[in-house]
Amino acid sequence: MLNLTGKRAIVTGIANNRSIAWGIAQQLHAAGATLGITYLPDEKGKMEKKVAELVDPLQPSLFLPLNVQDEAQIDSAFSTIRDQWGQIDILIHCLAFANRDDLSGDFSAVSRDGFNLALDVSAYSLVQLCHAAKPLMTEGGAIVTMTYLGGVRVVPNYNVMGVAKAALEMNVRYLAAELGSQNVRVNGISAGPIRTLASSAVGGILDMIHHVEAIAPLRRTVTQTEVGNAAAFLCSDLASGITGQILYVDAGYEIMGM
Ligand code: 0WE
Repeated sequence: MLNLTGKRAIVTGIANNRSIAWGIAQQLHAAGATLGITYLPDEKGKMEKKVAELVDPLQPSLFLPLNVQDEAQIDSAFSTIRDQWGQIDILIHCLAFANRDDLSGDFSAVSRDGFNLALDVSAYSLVQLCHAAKPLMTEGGAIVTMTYLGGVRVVPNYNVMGVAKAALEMNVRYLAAELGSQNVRVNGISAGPIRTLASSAVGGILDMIHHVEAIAPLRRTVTQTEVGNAAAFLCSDLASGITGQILYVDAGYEIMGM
């Protein structure tokens, strides 16, 4: 059975109760993992308070600010993790950002800054976190990131995020090749569209969800819990032979050609 008892898991990307990262944190907790939760700090401390209240029932043993655009915060988060835990078994990367204006209209209109921002936060951050986690994954481990079909095929308006997800998926393969020798597995989950804080800010997300409900083999979208269960599987010994893969958790939508 799926058992993560005694495993220490860092979960990034929780913003609210609709976050995919929240679904993953709950399933890792249900499987017995000890959690370290990171949040994106803001000036007023609103996010810290919100995420702290949300995750309280999971009794995280670490709760740390982490903005991946700030090297000092990465250093400080991982030095706290090293001091408190000594070791990490699981790392969940659930981070992405592009300017809202770059998620509609002409892809060719994306600015250099907008392009760099999307790739920095959404793709480079996985490399950064793996580099920081590598010396702490001394007894093997599992790293899971979140991707989307728009990284392999054109999805209207996904635009620069599609390029960022393509880079992220290739990061998964290069990181898997590097970290495999220390028995660290790196995989991605390609989730179908879900209503979250990020996706709800995107025009037409409801139409996309209705399209998936009409076309996907399972005739529905997926839930954060289903993504969380797939992540828990990939992090468990049940997936001990799986690395460098992108697992579609999309109600089958990706197989359809028409
Ligand atoms: O990866 C994502 C969301 C990524 C995202 C969303 C936002 C909205 C608000 C990144 N940055 C921002 N920045 C903001 O200011 N998804 C897979 C969800 C998503 O986003 C889309 C989608 C889907 C699906 C954007 C356009 C078209 C489809």
